[in-house]
Amino acid sequence: MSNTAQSEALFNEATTLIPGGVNSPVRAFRSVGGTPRFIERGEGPYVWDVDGNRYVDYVLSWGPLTLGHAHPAVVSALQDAVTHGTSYGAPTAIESELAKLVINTVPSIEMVRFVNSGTEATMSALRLARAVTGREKIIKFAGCYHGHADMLLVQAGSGVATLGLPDSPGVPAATAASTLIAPFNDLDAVRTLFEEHPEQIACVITEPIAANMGFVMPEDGYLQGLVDLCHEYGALFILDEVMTGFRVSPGGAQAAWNLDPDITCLGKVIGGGLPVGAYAGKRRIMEHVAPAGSMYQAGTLSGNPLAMTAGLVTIQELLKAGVFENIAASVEQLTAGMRDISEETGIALQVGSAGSMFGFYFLNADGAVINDYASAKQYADTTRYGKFFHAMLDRGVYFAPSQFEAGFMSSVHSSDDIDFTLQNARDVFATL
Ligand code: KE4
Repeated sequence: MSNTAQSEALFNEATTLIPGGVNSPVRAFRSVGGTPRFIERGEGPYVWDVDGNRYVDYVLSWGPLTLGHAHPAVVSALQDAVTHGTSYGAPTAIESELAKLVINTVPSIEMVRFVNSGTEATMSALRLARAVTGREKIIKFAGCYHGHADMLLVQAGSGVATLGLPDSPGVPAATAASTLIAPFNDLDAVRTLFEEHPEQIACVITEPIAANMGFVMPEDGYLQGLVDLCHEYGALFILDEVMTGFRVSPGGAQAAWNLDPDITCLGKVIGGGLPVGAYAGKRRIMEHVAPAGSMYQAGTLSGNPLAMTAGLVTIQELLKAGVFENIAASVEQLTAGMRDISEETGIALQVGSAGSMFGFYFLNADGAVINDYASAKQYADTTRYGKFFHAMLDRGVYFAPSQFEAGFMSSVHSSDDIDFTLQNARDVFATL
């Protein structure tokens, strides 16, 4: 059991100052219990908490840190940029630099608008879809999470699922009524909604991988089926790649799986750990956005030069020869090892991965398959996951503090770090 005295003291104080002691609910360890570790610093694949405990980090700020913590290229670029100021509220060349890089890397994107978070990106994308189509309803999927905008907090995943909240109080009934819900991986349910609400549905929004209910891959043909249904019924297809962008492949899931969304949402990696989100897509759609068009969206710190710097350098490094492939190989090493341990111990796991991200469920029934939110809630053994999580934390390995979250790899996790993780996992499985 690692010493957590300082984290406990800081957490006790924080809970008197900040709701739940955290600035984002999933950090509070509510579903796994115990004291959240207050992090003092990160370097490479590691973070150290305020009690001096070191962890191999597979949370990586929930995805952004594809180069690990305090990457020298990012640090030196930020150190230089900050000497010129922090924000101007005026256009800068670096915003176009990052826009060009995103456009050249993500196949469907012709224009991009930067915002400050994934939530802003998806919220704006939905407004854009409604503006372009003149329709009001949206379709999202149970257990998928797209940030905390009102119309998206209906049967959402991530922290909402982690906390077992059916929905969120404070979302007006009229708003929630415009959000239609279908199960992930169920094309028939989506067609039924289009038939029941003719000419009313502006868009379908989905994560390509349902990675806010754990890690659920799309079934063959499912995502393209959604694109086809949208276009058959005159709606737009919004692919939320806030998490999968630059992670499933350098061009995101859409590049890996040859998808052509009308609008793409991005975040996390494109900020390199600083606050950046983006919504982007076809020029004919994006030109509805003010001041080019009349769909209004704005932000004091949108395109912030420091955030643009961190995002630009991160993606430039990621696109260097062999870097992404090495991260994907590390994911393969970890997930293959987890499958081996499951085989050896007879403890049922469902392990998934795509590029530089992964996830695994402890299953409460042999042979169970998790392919949507209902099966995730039915078959995920969250109690066993909580025991695994804490045992690994005590051994210096930091996985997501929730069974309903994904895991992330960086370019600086070494083979030894992964062997260390697997050796400890093997020892922990023997105690579960
Ligand atoms: P942010 O507003 O948190 O930057 O992005 C919202 C968002 C949108 N779309 C997807 C697919 C996302 O995964 C997210 C946010 N992801 C969660 C982790 N699953 C953020 C962690 C947190 O809430 O603290």
